[in-house]
Amino acid sequence: MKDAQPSAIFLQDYKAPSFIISRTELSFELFEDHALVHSQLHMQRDAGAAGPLVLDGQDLELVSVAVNDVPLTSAQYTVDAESLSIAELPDTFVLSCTTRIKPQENTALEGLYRSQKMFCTQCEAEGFRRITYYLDRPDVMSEFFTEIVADKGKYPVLLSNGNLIEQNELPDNRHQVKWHDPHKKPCYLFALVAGDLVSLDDTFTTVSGRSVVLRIFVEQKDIHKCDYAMAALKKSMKWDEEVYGREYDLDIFMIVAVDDFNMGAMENKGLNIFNSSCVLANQVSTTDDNFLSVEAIVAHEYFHNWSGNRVTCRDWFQLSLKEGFTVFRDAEFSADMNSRTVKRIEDVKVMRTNQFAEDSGPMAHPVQPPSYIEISNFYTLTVYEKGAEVVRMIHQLLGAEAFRKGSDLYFSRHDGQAVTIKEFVSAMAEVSGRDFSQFMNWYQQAGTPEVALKGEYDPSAQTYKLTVKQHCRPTPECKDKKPYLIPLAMGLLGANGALPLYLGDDLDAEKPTHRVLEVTEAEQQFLFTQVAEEPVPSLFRNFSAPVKYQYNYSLDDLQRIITLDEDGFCRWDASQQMAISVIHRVLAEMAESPAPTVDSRIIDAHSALLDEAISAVTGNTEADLHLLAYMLSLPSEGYLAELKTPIDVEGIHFARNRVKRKLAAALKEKYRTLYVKLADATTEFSVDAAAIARRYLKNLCLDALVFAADEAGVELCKAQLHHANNMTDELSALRILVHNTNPFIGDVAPYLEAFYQKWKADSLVMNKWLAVQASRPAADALASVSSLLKHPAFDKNNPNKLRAVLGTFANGNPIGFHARSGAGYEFFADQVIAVDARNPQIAARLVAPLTQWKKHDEQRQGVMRNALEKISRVEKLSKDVYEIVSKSL
Ligand code: 0A1
Ligand code: ZN
Repeated sequence: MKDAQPSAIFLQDYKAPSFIISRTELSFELFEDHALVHSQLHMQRDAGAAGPLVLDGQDLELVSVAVNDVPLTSAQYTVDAESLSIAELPDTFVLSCTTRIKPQENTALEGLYRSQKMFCTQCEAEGFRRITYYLDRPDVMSEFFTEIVADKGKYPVLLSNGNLIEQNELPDNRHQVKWHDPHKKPCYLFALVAGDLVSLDDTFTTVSGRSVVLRIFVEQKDIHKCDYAMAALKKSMKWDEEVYGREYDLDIFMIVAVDDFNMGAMENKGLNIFNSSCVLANQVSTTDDNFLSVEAIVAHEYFHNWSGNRVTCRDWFQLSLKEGFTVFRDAEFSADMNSRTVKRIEDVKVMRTNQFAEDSGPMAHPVQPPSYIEISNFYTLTVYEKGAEVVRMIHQLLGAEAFRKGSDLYFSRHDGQAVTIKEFVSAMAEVSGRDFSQFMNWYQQAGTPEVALKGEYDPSAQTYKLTVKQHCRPTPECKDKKPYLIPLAMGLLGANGALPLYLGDDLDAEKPTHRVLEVTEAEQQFLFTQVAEEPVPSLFRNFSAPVKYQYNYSLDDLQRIITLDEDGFCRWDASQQMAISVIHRVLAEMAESPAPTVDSRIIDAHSALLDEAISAVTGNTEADLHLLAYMLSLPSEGYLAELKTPIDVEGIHFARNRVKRKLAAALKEKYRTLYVKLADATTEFSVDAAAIARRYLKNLCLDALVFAADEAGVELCKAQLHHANNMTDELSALRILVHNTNPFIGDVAPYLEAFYQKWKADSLVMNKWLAVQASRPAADALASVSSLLKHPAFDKNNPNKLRAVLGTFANGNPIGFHARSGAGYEFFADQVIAVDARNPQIAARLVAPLTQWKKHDEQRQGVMRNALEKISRVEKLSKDVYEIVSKSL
């Protein structure tokens, strides 16, 4: 470990800056082995503030520094590894600095770096300090002027934020451009791009009639993959005007695709930079999942223009102010563009499987964390997804209309400011007259509340009493939790459908069948009257709160919800609870019996769902095929692992497979009928929700047939692999063949090789090919994973490749990664150490699965711990990995 261990930064220590930077003038000279950055910062001392000016800087070579054009002598300033300090300064001055940096050697991909043949930047959260000395904090907002000078042949396109104001030819085949961004912004929203790029151009006319130029810049080879993102951008611009009254505020909006990028994308003002995997898309190379995520990410980054850029964060503890709100906004956009229920289910799966795991692990933190060592580690599912759930609850409590009044107030009151989560909630409180003090626990307490519900029906009094108890386990930052305000959306189902909900004496003439109860106490009761028959409750409709809930349903109760509930989410959830209960019984019986019982009621339930799907496809009726397909899917091994500790890795795998095989064998003729009907339909390829649903269901049927070792099914799969006209079908077929073993499949190597030969020039498709192999569920998967690292399709410096191989192996291949020998962990620790030396952010993300060691049995705990300890002993460990590993040991 390092000599001096990195220390934490605390929210309670926040102090407003002592200096402001009203104007920032930057000039970049880009060369092949370095870059020179000249800055002129127009600064003022805040009235009354004392002390030296301390600018942030990292990995910079200071070439010169001057105040009001007078160069400083070395006695007038001090430089260390993280800052430049100047003691004697007037109240108003211009600070000029020149730094030399090496973008070509920047493998951390923070600050200015090289991705393939282009230069680009990533400044959030603290990357700007790797470009020049600055007050690198979001509450310092400045007007930026940016000049870029570079070789004209290699870098014909030179971009920065705002509007292009000047362009000149220079000697030696160099050229110069000047950009000006009229909107004050923190430096984390600064961006620069230089490259040999082409663009897809379009325009958007805003609600007030202004024409905005839209440009998506890519390398020439990718120009045919931009149309989908452009359409998504235009839809997002329109949606934000209609739903939030937010209009775009510059004359040009640009997106640039780069291959080497740590995250998905970045909302730099007027110049969003995207991981190419999150923007490029077309029919033959992109799966439906990718299409939907491209649409969602384009929207997310665009929506940040208001929620994040116009109104930004005071400090990084407020990260969820922009991220939670913007994820909520993009989720609602996606729900409006596609199937609302399917989008909700997708998001809930992530919450339950991944965010709940984070919330019960060593890195658990509130949506508003009280401290951090490395802020990059806090771009988490808790800040993003749980943060969005918290905003969703506000929306639920206020209703759409009041919520909109609240967001209007928030945007108008704080436009151009850097604020805190409190300001957001206060705006919502003000327009609704509600008291949000108890609600703030959602922002300040980590951990997932657990809600236990019990129903008692009294037939003579015709009452139904619902008892609700809430509890939240201790997390590292807080042992004793205060009760949450939990919105509980619910209904009651009789044998033939929904029953009216009368609460106590309140005999609502409208006969509502849906209510949102507000649970505020540790234990609380709700009495429903005039309940004519014993009901089955439908609970947490649409996942109305991010909690774990428990109600003792029988399989017959669940079947009633599956068949009768008006809430699609609860129908799906009941199907999952039924599957979990059946799988858990198999798991319990496995030790004693070679053939544990699979309850036939799940087969009946799936049979009925398949009939519903077949008749919908035959009659072309409106049923949501995607929802039916989700109800036919068993919960993932990851989610099953989240439900019970210690995790029985092999038990879960085999019990789940046993249930899956029973279902596939019993229902294979229905799967075949459905597959054939869906495959026969000769519709044009499209990416609307209905077409996506059909492809999803079709591939689910194919998977069942091959899983049942059906010879004709395997032939259908091979045929689909050869004849598919889109990547969803092609990749599904490949995955099904590679992930299954049966005599009809035979050796899969030729299929993998043929796919490789066909797609090797397309790096994004190659990521899928790598991931299919890294997730092959087999105890010997490690051997294939280590050989993939030597394959020409792999590149150790590219985050997408690291995620495709190492990330997929650790997160999506439980049986391979957790192999009893511990070989998976050892291999992984070495990989994390190697990656950390080049790219700490990626290494810190990769290491996460190891940190869940306490949830495993004793033997695995030991080997996982050893792997973490090996990492912790590395001498030059980054702050990023240090924080995660030290908190988990
Ligand atoms: N703000 C971006 C994503 C992003 C987050 C962190 C980064 O570096 C630590 C980079 C980008 C978004 O929410 O899309
Ligand atoms: Zn974001």
